Amino acid sequence: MILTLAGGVGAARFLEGLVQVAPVETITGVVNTGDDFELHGLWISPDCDIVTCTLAGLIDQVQGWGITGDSDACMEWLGKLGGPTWFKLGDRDLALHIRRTALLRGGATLSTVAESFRKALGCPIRIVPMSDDPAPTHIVTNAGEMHFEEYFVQRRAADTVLDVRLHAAGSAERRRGWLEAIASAEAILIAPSNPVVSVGPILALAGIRKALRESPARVVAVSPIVGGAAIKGPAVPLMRAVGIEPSALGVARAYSDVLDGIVIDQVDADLAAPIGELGIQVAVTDTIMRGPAEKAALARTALELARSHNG
Ligand code: FO1
Repeated sequence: MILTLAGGVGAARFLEGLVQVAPVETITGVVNTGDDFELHGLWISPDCDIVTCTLAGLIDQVQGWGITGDSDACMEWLGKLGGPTWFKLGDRDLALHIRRTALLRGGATLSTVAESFRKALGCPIRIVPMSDDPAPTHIVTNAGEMHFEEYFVQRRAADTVLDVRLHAAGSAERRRGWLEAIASAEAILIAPSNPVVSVGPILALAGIRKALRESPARVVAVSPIVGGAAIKGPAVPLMRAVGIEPSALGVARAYSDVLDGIVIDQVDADLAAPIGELGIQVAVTDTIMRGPAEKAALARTALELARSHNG
């Protein structure tokens, strides 16, 4: 089984490549829930929904989030009634959060909700939230500490980031489901997601880094940083705030205690040597996922690096 640690948009696009080069029944996406938050009295799981809807072919391709062709009648009326409209939720998107909130109130877990949603929507791979316990990611800024989505969406990432606080709660046994998967995986891939607020929360969960180090499977990451910049999102200011150099080398260092290999972009070929000195194998390729063929090629490169030396 291939375990992929995933954030949002970048991870979803990488998984669109992986499903082309490996049998879908062998792929499990472990998804960040640090972005999850409550709004309108509803529990919203942005990254789980982004990955599920992308792989179900339902995502808004331009934004990378939300449902394609969705309407916003409810959001319009929520505004009319004085509700918050800074987080754009389409009418079909809202159905996900209404249903999730009802199921959670009825005693379901985020994991059982994610599994029922991905089946109902036609996502071909298993989607496992990184934890069934709340694990909010907060950003400490010059304007105070706030939830990631408030920082990133409501305040448009305008504040100066001073620190990142991962409030991952809950005990390790709640993650037994995918902790065991780490021990039995054939390959473990870290998708090209934000190393601080998407992959970081997953690696920060109790016992995960140790389990990854002890796993017989090789762990291979795809750098989300190309030429010192992020393809999408606020990775660079967040990396700087927590002392990670915003480069493929910085990413390799941040994951180095669990990493066997990393795929970096050809523009960063000069970083292959210093990364190699960390004892991490490097594959240099075109990592820009322009279309389906590039996504498949990138996923194949990562998988081959993970399978090399596996006998
Ligand atoms: N990102 C935005 O920048 N603006 C939005 O209004 C917005 C709405 C939204 C609704 C549902 C959803 O699943 C994701 C949404 N996102 C929005 C994306 C989200 O803020 C982040 O991109 C992810 O949490 C980071 O991976």
